[in-house]
Amino acid sequence: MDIGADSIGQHICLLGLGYVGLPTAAMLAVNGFRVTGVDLRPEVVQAVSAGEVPIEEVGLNVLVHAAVNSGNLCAQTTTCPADVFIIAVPTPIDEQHRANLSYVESAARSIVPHLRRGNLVVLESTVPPGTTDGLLTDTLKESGLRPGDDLLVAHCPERILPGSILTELVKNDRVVGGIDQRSAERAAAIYRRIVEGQVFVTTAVVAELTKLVENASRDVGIAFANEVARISREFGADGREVIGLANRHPRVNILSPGPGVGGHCIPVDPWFLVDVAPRLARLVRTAREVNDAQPLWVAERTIAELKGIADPKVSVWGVAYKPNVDDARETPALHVLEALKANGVQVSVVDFHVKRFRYQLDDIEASVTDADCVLLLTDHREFSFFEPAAIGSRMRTRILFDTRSCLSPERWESAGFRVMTL
Ligand code: SAJ
Repeated sequence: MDIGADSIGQHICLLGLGYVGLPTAAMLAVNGFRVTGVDLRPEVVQAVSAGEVPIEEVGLNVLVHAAVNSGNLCAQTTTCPADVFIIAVPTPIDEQHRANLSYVESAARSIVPHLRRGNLVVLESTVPPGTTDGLLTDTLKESGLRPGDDLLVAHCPERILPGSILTELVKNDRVVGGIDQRSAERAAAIYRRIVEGQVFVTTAVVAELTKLVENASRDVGIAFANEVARISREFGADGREVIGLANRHPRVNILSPGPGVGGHCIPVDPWFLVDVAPRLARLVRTAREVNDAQPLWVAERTIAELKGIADPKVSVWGVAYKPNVDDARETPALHVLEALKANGVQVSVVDFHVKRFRYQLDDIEASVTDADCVLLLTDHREFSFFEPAAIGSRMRTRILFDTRSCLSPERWESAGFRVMTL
């Protein structure tokens, strides 16, 4: 069977029900596709089958509930025959900062026994250039079918921002790259059913590079902001004030400094470019190094501020990699904590969103009691609700290091705090 434009409403098997796969599966289902979501984790399959959402994301529970109730979305742990296969599995990096494509490979291999002539396979996972028309097509060939002739194969990198996933899934433009024009057009026809933005058709390698360049561009931008913060600090100036004023220039738009770059995308994807073009991707590599060094700089400044205090204790506010999400993957907070602990600083962590973390999560009262410093690493909205005087009354020393500049320095200073910013 051929996946023509008139038959795209058929069955999609989507592999990987994570931050990208689950919203995509639900969105396809509520738009009329019959979707089987596949995940190796039984607890995820169980939750989705019950119309529940294992991650914190605005509106996602309503969407998944609607998709499951419509009868168009079901979940299971094994791959099944379908008209279209979409792969949305993780692509982490290894110790040498090289792409680990084993999840993509095993997802593709699980599809092989079910492939039929005319099937379309779409890769959404972020990958190094040459993976779609390389590792993916090579694996699919194990079915005896020929990509291009018997199978359609395309790459459509995801672009959604955790915290605004549903809006971005619908509103953002998409780039669809095929191993040939027919593959790209057929994949684009599917995305046009769920996306309000434009869907651009190109080659697989251009789509792969586009995705990597997007995230590398953000990483370079953040690295510049972090560097400005450090240079400004050398002169006793606040980097955010410098950036805010520089941004009043009509052609300057600098991002915000922070305690480092976290998440499963921005600290990972630029390395794919460094890996494939080590002599060319110099700026990309340097940006990664600058951003990776930022947590240590934050820890060192905290330790310097605690000098002279016996057995210092720090109350760490927020370990999620960004505000108002429950995601602590690749969080810079982990490196800050490890550096503090390695220097004999007692730490107590508070986070109202993250449910599981490497270190114990405490309640706010226990965390600030007898603490010498509040170190704010993630600007979760709840932190601005606290009364500085009430927090200070439980602390031993009143220091606030607000690495996100999200709290009012005047309020905290008037409660007797010494306030530090980046
Ligand atoms: N950060 C700063 N300063 C800033 C902006 C961000 O320090 O000015 C930090 C954040 O605190 C966080 C990290 O960078 O630790 C990354 O956060 P983010 O909000 O920039 O990006 P992600 O990782 O949540 O999502 C990115 C997005 N990519 C781009 O904006 C180019 C998203 O569109 C992608 O879909 C996603 O990566 C992905 O999955 O690739």
